[in-house]
Amino acid sequence: MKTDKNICSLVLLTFLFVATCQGAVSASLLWSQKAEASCTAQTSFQQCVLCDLHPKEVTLHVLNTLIVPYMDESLTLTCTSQIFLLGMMQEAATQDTSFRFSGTYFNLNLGWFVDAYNGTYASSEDQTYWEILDGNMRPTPVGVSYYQPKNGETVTFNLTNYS
Ligand code: B12
Repeated sequence: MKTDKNICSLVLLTFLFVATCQGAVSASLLWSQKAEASCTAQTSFQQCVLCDLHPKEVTLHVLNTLIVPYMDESLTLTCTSQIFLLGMMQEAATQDTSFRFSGTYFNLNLGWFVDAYNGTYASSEDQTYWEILDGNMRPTPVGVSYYQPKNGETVTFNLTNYS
């Protein structure tokens, strides 16, 4: 009699365990299917999930009103999963071969300093540099390796003077 009760409890526990696992698996499948659907659709950024770990829409704007050839070009990543600006720049360069940049690596604290966009180099002789501006046109507090653009943000690379 006691053994029967034990067997019954064991069967019930196993059933509950399997049901819970299945629930978790189907919930995570549902989540990943949703994320994939919003990405493959490549629709407006409202459909991207508003979280750093989820796909975002970010626009990269290259602006040079200082030296010839002048530039005012934008490229929008409609569904990027990159967290840091540098990753987004790499993704943009992969998507669009007219978007190009080169830089100098400093160290782990500072990361990469960007020297050129689309073949136009800043120079210390002319005292110019490619300033990085956030969505409010304010200089970012860190460089491309550590800046984390938000969903819907436009980041501007602006060739400017320092003195
Ligand atoms: C001068 C200076 C500049 C000058 C450097 C050129 C020059 N010849 O003067 C200019 C104006 C170009 C500059 C630009 C930027 N800078 Co600056 N800069 C400084 C400053 C005030 C002094 C650096 C220095 O001369 N050190 C002394 C020399 C002997 O050491 P060094 O290692 O050779 O210095 C070089 C590097 O610091 C490098 N450098 C300067 N800034 C930056 C930024 C990044 C991300 C990298 C990788 C390298 C780098 O240029 C220096 C000269 O070659 C520091 C603040 C400080 N007190 O350190 C901020 C500082 C290094 N810069 C900073 C930032 C954020 C930037 C920008 C990203 C700002 C922006 N939003 O556009 C840009 C870089 C954009 C790009 N194209 O990648 C931050 C970095 C913070 C961080 N932890 O990442 C600092 C610490 C200022 C701060 N906010 O506190 N910068």
